[in-house]
Amino acid sequence: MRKLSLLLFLLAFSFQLSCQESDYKIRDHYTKKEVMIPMRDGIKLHTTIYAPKDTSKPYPILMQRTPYSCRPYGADVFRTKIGPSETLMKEGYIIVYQDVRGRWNSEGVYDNMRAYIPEKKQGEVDEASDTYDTIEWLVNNVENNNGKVGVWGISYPGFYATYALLSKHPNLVAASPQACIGDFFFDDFHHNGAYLLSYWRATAVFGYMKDTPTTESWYSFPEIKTKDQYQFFMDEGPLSNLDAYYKEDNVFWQQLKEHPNYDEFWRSRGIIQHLEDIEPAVMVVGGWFDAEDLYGPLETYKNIEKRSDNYNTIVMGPWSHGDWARDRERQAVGNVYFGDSISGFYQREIERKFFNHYLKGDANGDTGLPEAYVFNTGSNAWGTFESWPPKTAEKRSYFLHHTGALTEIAPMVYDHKEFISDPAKPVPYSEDIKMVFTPRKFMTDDQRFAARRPDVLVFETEVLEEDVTLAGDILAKLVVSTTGQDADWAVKLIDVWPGDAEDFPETQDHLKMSNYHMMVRSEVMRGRFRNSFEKPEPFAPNKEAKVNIKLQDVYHTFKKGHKIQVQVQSTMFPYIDRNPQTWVDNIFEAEEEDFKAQTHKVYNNSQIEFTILKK
Ligand code: PG9
Repeated sequence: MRKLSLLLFLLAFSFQLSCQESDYKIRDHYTKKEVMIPMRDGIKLHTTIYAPKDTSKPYPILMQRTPYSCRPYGADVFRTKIGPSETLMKEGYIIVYQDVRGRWNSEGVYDNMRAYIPEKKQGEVDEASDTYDTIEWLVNNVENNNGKVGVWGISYPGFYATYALLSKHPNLVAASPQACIGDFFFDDFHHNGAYLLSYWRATAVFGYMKDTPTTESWYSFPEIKTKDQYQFFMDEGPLSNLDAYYKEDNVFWQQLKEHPNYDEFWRSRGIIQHLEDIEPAVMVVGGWFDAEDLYGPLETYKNIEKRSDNYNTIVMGPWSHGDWARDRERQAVGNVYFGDSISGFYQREIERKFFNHYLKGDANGDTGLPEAYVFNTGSNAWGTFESWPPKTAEKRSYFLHHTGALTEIAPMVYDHKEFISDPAKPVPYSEDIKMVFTPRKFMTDDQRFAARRPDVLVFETEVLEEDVTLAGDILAKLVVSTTGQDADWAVKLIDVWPGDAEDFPETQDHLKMSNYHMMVRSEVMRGRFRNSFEKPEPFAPNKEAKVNIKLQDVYHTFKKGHKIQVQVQSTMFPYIDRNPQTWVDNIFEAEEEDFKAQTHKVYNNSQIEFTILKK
């Protein structure tokens, strides 16, 4: 019944929305032009320019550089929506989209997260020089522009928005990197060195290179005859068997296999290291439940804050990847509902104010926006702070007792919990049967299915007698041992809801929100990288070792009557690939016989350090 009412509601709402949308046709308000802009090395980049028909006043330029295409191509075929939001589209901006070098209708050779070259020699180019050359052309050739340029983008386009800051073009005055990739060894394709098998299909999009400009897709996805991703990858076995789907011509698949460690290939492509002396105004945006890029936006904001003195702010909402750009009335992630019109509020009251202030000169003085506009995913309310994490937050550590207690009181005896981790029967990362392009929903999923497995360790507080608000990052400091020589360690932070919690229309039929174990944050560490991402080390069998795992920031109130729970496990399949748990130099080359069940121990001097808002 619940699903039917939600369906009817959504149908009615989308009909109303489509009526609104049909009232506003872009071609009635904008012209469209397509140009090939020459870069300093002669390569030309396809650039689409939507300009307001009203030429009674000059407009700023808002640009997105993307590997996902400027589609639709053709001067007489218009997008249904342009710009960061409908609000800004209707306010009037010159909206520009550009196919980055080597993608779609642009010339040149593509390079995933092309390395920035700080001191470019003659003839050397990167995404910063391409951005500079593009802005220079636009401000000198696009009629009726007011000389001010902003950039924005979500996900990979968010990476190019961050990269634009390194162009140092004087007309670039504002940037909003959103869900921006920071580093492919910690975002998207890997988490702390563990390969995200759940990203495998996406390798098709970025792995095949094209040699001429094209307006048609040149890559294809592997043909998979099942929707059961867990079973598919179990049946395929070791990663090397996946070469049957991605052959030598998939450049990125080869690169993933050839660079299992954090070597120069990955390090040179990370953008975070270059974020210093940034001048344009920056508003970083991200989703607390973004399964693709969470490291990127948080590290982009924190590093600019640390090493520049420009206007630099952060917005983090109860969103999965890119939700904030959609104008869904009810904001939910998976089974959990957070409130109404949250994305609409962001678009109208936050993003619009930022761009209008810096690009149109609205609201002289400052934007009136806080340094940190963050949504509390436990109390379901926006919070504003003068810094992120808040200065009023403190570090407090909880012990992972051998009894299963999670408490600030240290155990009186030295003991441990143990489990058998068997790669032949890995812990699913989600109960759902699905085949995904990239992971998404699991970030708030119910974790009872895992809590009830013998190979998942559970630690939890007593029922809380008062609210506890976490505001900042989390550090799991595990003391472990294994009978093997390698292991992955996954830590999950869970909000255990009380028995009287009510269901939402979004709650899956087989679930109840009563006693819901809501995932708030998870992170994995490939154990071989515990001391160094560059130099992996085996574990000495049965010898205790320290494994520190930084879980990305949260802003979440665990309400009175709830419990804080931590789960520890060594597989999250097929979110991440299986660790053989014996030593192989490169897991992409592991053989079937390398995969062995091992006994893992977690000692009770293990702790988890929270950043807790003082009362
Ligand atoms: N997170 C998005 C993505 C990157 C690479 C492959 C698949 C998805 C994005 O950054 O666009």
